[in-house]
Amino acid sequence: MNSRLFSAAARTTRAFAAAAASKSINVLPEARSVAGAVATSCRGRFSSLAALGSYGEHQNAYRQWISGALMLPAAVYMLQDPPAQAAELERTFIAIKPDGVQRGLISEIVSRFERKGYKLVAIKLVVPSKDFAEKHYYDLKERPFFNGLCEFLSSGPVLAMVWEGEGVIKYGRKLIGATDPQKSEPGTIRGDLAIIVGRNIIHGSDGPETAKDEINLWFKPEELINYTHNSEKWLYGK
Ligand code: IDP
Ligand code: MG
Repeated sequence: MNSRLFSAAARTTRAFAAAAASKSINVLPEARSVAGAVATSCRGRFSSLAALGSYGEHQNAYRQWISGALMLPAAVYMLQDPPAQAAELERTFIAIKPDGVQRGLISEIVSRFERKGYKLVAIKLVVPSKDFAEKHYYDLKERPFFNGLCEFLSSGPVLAMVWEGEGVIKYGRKLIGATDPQKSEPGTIRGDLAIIVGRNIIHGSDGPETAKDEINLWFKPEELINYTHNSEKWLYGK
């Protein structure tokens, strides 16, 4: 019975130490060395245990061993980084292009994202260079309108933003509407506020990878603000 327990505890400790060492679990370096040290000392106790003759000695060694094995996860848990304030939700890059800014549509567009419940985590007004615009629209470099598009994006102020919320990448595109405003549904930003494809006032990331790349292109990490919004518990029910 005890030997079964020993082997199970030994297995758990070894697995834990291996996971800590391989960084497959999130522990601080100090915790990793604690895990290693306890695992080594457990190994020592385990082998000396095999040599024990009397039941009393056996029990004492077992108690010692098991308390080491049980204290290990507790010690490592205490050394872990404190849990983040809240799990980071999905983020997307949204930009109001120069036509949207010039037509005075900033507050209209921002309010649609805000009223939906998404959280603004970064915002700035910038005039991108043509080079920068070409980087942003890199995927479209073979399209005939690429040059005109990049000239236009770099022709004046663009309001660059990062919005956060559950499903914000996909639903943000719904709020924006189809690329060609003639095909965008009424009720969408482009459907309600634009007429032609070359002046469709807003950009939104089209998927998780693009969102990550575009956020990194337009913002430095320190420009993204992590905070808990008061409305979150009402929006998500937690
Ligand atoms: P999206 O903005 O809806 O993601 P994309 O196909 O990625 O659409 O195109 C990027 C931008 O290029 C569009 O928002 C629009 O401003 C411009 N664009 C797309 N198609 C055309 C076109 O056929 N003529 C002129 N401009 C276009
Ligand atoms: Mg696109």
